[in-house]
Amino acid sequence: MRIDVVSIFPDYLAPLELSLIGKARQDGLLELNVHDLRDFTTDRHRTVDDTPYGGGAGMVMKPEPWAQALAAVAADRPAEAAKPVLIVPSPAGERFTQATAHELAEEDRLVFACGRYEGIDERVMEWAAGHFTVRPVSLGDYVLNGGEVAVLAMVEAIGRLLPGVVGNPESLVEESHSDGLLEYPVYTKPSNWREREVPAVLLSGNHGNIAQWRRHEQYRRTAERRPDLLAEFDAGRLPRADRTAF
Ligand code: 6GU
Repeated sequence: MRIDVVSIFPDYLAPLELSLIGKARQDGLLELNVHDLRDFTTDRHRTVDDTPYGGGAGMVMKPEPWAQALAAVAADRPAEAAKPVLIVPSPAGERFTQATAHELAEEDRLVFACGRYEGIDERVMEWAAGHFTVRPVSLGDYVLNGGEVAVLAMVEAIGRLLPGVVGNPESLVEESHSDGLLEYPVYTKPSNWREREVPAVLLSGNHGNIAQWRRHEQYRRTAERRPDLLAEFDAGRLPRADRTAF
């Protein structure tokens, strides 16, 4: 997969050189290019923002630097290739979930457009639809100062789903949101730590009982912390043996 990120703070994306994603880049599993939006301005001050039509607080990102940057990124591909997906991080976007991460992990090319201030002139998204599949995406119902931190989160969520990035693919199966429930609690040695015992079933060696206990804990945790997820969870989809846990 190839990912391009356009931002006025390219240094914000430096953590993508670290850890799992950094390793994936070194191993050639992921190509990631970060572009400075200001390199696509033409005035002496490298201006990227202006006051909003209609009035109001804050500044709006000017359309022309964005069109120049996105056109340059879009042009850099074979003529027969499919349109890349343009992800526009915004609290006004559709919600980014594990399902979104899986969908986007199937794409050949992703481009992230990091807005700042009050956002990007809306006409950029209309124009970009001619070159990209445009998806405004939100991490959740709170406001960040710009798209960069959201891109760090999304690239990590997507990148770890690419083949070969996570060493043991089994670890992707039993994690939160992989099956609609939160993950079960985990423990390691010692079995007694500061007077606290690891649940006995985990030391029993009975894999059927362990699986059932973990299912039950997933359910209990989800009910307590995320009743909204539980409402969507359809226990009827589970194999009969797992349903007895509830
Ligand atoms: Cl994706 N971007 C911004 N700027 N703020 C957010 C967000 C994204 N998700 C939640 N808040």
